Parts: sequence; C-alpha cells; structure tokens
Amino acid sequence: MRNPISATRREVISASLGIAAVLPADAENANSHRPVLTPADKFVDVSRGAPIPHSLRGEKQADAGLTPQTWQLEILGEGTTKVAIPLTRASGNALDYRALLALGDAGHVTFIKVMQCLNIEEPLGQGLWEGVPLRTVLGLVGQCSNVRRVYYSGFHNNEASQLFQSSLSLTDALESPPGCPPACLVYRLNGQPLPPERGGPVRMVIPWAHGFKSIKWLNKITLTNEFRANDTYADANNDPESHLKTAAYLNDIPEKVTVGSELTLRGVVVCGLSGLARVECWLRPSTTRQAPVTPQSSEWQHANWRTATIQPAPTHWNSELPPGTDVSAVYGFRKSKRSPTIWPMPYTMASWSFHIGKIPPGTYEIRARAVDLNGFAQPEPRPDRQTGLNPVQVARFVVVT
Ligand SMILES: Nc1nc2c(c(=O)[nH]1)N[C@H]1C(S)=C(S)[C@@H](COP(=O)(O)O)O[C@H]1N2
Ligand SMILES: [Mo]
Repeated sequence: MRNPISATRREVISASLGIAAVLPADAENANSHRPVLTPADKFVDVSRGAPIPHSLRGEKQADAGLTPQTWQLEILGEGTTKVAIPLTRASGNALDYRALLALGDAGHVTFIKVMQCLNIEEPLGQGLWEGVPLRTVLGLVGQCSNVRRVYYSGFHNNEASQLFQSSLSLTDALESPPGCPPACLVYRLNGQPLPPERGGPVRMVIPWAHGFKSIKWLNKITLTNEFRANDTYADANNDPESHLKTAAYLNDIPEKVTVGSELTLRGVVVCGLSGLARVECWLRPSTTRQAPVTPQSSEWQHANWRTATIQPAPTHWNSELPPGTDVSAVYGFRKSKRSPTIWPMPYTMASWSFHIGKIPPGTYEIRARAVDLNGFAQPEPRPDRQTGLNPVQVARFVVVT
C-alpha cells in the first residue's frame, strides 16, 4: 500500500499539522489557508527515554538540568584535542541558561524549519526556532587545536543505553551557505520558551538535517579530532550526513467518494537540499488485476503527471507568526518587503493542492511527487531509504454512485 504508516498515525500527523480532510472539497475553498507553523504541543512526539525526559517534574526535572534555573552545558575537548578554556560542571564554569540568553541578546538567529524524522515519511511539525549559532557558543572555549568534529548529546537519565548523540564536521559547525541558517542552540519555539516536550530548555537544531541531528535536552558538546560520525542514527544504519529531501506527502483521503463531488487532493511538500521546482500528481484508474507500477516502469515514466498548486507564501506574516515577531529579522526574509525571497524556503514545508474535479465512478490511484530544481523527480536523486524516506505516496479511492 501507500506507505508503512498506519492510518491512525497518519491521522494524528494530519491533525497535528492543522490539515483538514482532503476529499471531497465541495464545502472547502480550494485556496483555504493552512497555517505555516505547527503549535509546539501539536508536533508528533518521537521522544525516547524511560522516564521520558520531558515527563520529569519538580525536583527531578531540576536535578536533571531541565529547568532554565538548572540547565548547564559542558564544552570540552577529548583525546589529542586541546581547548583553551573547557567549560565544565566540575570547574563551575559550564554555560548556563542566563549566559546563553545573553549571547542571544547580542546576536540570535530566527528561522522557520520543518522537523522531520529520517525514518518517518510525514514531517513531524514546523516551527519558528530562535537560538544562538553554535559557532558563537564554540567561541567561548577560546583557541582550539586538533579538532575535526563536534560531538554533542542530551540528558539521558544517566543511562548509557538511553544516550542519544549526534555530530557535525567542524566545517558544518562553523559555516553555513547563503540561504541556510547555521547550526543553532535553540531556546525559543514559536515565540515562547522551548517547552520540555520539544527538548527544552535548550536543544540543538540543525536546519538542513533530519531530526536526529537536533538533539533535545542538550547538555554536552565534545570537540574531537575523530573524523567519523558518532551519531546514534549512524549506529542504526542510516546515512549520518543526510540532508532533508525534497518530497511531497499526501494527506489522508476517504476511501469512498460519491460521484459528482468536486475532488481536491491536498498535502505538504518539503523543500530539501536540491530545492523545489513543483509538485505533480498522477491520477490513474486502477483495477486489482493490474500489476503495480514502479518508478522504473514505462507507464510511470510516460504518465500524465500534472502540476499541483503550492499554497503561496502568506501575505500577512504578522498574523502567521507569533505576536511580537520581528518579521524582517526572520531568516530568508527580504528586509524591504518582509517576505521570503524563496518559497517554500529551504528546509521548510508548504501545503499544496491538486484539483481533480468530478470524475466517473470507478477505482482510482492518485500519486504525488516533488520535482527538484535539478529536474529530478521523487524518489530521485536519492532513492535509498538510508538517506531518508521519500517513496512516492499513493492513495486509492473509489468513486461510487
Ligand atoms: N535527546 C534526544 N534528542 C533527540 C531524540 C532523542 O531520542 N533524544 N530523537 C531525535 C529524533 S530521531 C528526532 S526525529 C527528533 C524529533 O524532534 P521533535 O520531538 O521535536 O519532533 O528529535 C531528535 N532529538
Ligand atoms: Mo528521528
């Protein structure tokens, strides 16, 4: 069938993204507006740990360093790596929340980014994240030598088996290309302090990467001369350097539709490493006797893929973003026009719709795929699952009299 996610999970995801049912669209305005941001408590939660760190309360939460008053971050070197001023709990100079916010006052970054797991097709949610660039925080330890990689990890109940860790090359930790926000230590989401469920008080957010690089409840950074990734997700046989993929996702649709209904298909699309040119849909009458089509088959390659409509960038960003947001300071926004230069912006998701109209009774398959700015149609150019799930989703439905 269309993907390994159960209907229940898909419903939860659609609901959490604020997406309405898809078909039919009679009562729905085809241009009906979908919010850009997912409320912080409506992200799909894939947190690990027992007890889950965000379930800790009171003294336990404080002892775990998961309150603004008790949060501390250690930054040190290992092996042959020399760090001028290690920040450690033992020396009493670990970075605390107040000092991090002071760094933020001097220079923070605000950006919109979709959170997406490498192993779950649908995005988990999209936030307005605010934090201090990792490069600024690394500057606190002074002169370093013999460093090639940055390892980092979060609170894990002091249980080795619960440790969730990730890493960046020193290059990726210090420098980012134009159009992409830098790696950040994030302390605000959607205009509010980062809640425990999303990794608060402080998490790493790596704008270009799948969720596994965005370590929640961050409390340790280690500079190393090791050149290999130590990511928990690398151990689980995933590509630890994977960037988000350009890919379209279908909302749930009813299995049965009455003939004469105006049908509109909806979904979201993620703009990944290679940018987004368009979303395309292919409607195909289907029978149970047909052989399944694959991207390699001639029918697929010669199919009538038709272009869907991507919901345009909002015109009223003030009502889209949390009250008090300085719209012109959001990453990727043109200062003069207070709107994004590229839409959807890199590493964000947008909504799309595809008008099918009225179709005769019968059984149908509908597929949606993204085409990137290099002309590759999903699942290309990276069809392998170890770099992130992006199969072309298919939904089946019946039009009945
Ligand atoms: N400390 C910690 N951070 C973590 C994880 C974790 O299990 N522990 N899971 C990661 C994975 S695999 C994903 S997909 C994202 C999910 O982020 P979210 O819960 O904010 O949606 O968090 C990442 N950060
Ligand atoms: Mo994940």
